[in-house]
Amino acid sequence: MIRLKKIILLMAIGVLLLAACTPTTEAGEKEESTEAEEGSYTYADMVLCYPQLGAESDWRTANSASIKQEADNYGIKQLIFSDAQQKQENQISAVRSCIAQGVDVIALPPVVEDGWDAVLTEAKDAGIPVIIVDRSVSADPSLYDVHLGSDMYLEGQRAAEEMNRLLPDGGNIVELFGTVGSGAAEGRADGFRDVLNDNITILDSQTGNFTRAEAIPVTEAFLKKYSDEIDGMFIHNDDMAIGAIEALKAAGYNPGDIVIVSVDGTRGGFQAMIDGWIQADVECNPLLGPQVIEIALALMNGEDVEAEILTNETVYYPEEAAELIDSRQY
Ligand code: GYE
Repeated sequence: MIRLKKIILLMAIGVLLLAACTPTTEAGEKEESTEAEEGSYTYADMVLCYPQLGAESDWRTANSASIKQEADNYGIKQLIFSDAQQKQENQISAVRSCIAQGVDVIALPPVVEDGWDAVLTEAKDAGIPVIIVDRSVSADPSLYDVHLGSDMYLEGQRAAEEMNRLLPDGGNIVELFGTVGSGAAEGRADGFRDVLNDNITILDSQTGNFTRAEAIPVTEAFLKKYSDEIDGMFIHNDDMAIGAIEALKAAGYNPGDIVIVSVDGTRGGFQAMIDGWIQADVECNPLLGPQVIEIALALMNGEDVEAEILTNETVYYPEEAAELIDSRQY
């Protein structure tokens, strides 16, 4: 009998101890223990959606390769990758399809800044975290979790510093603009104008949509319109610079006749520096795969992630191009 009483007493103590250890909210109610589940996802659980904006440049090719390669390296469950061919409506349908499939995270490199509110709201309502990758969006930051990418405004400022150095007595330049309305092009253009010396005049600015093919006729038109007046070109990416160089060559120009400041730091850009055509190449790093996947897992696990994560970048010059070109990964 005494033994039975002892057992009952021990059981009662056990129940009391258990109750004391169960987490309670501030109001004192018992909480459902979801925390252990939330914090325990691994890469093998992850279905990641990457609705790529296009395949317009070597930068983009390297960015896509980085995502695909790292999805493999990290051993994620599934990568849902698509190519919107630089059309926002294609990107929006790709995001919608990912929401319908109930992916874990959407990492979106937006082709332009505006027009994302509706679809981001849909993702939010579906409880799917969103990482804006590379270019920015104008939507309210409450509609996404993180922006990971380059500081495009800073890149533009760096480009202007180089142009100021290359044209110390001032001069006339033309600008080959990236995709109109994209965070990359608009940011670079603004930063450039804010730092460019007053004695340098931007004669004209036209879009080449970040592609080689479109940069050629635009450059031909610049040369026709302004002929000998042009001292320099600010070109928003290396692919357009390569297109422009083709047009300059065809028109009989020599390397250095018109100074060129470009952006990206691709292998093609490095070759153009070695050949004397580009005088400074502002780095923009596309190898975002590891960060995208690590941030995606943190979001799946409900961890706090910084709202704005910027890539660390520099400027490259012709003097170092030959030495560095073989080590370039894109
Ligand atoms: O500079 C260009 C590409 O958004 C940073 O897009 C990216 C830009 C990059 O097409 O080459």
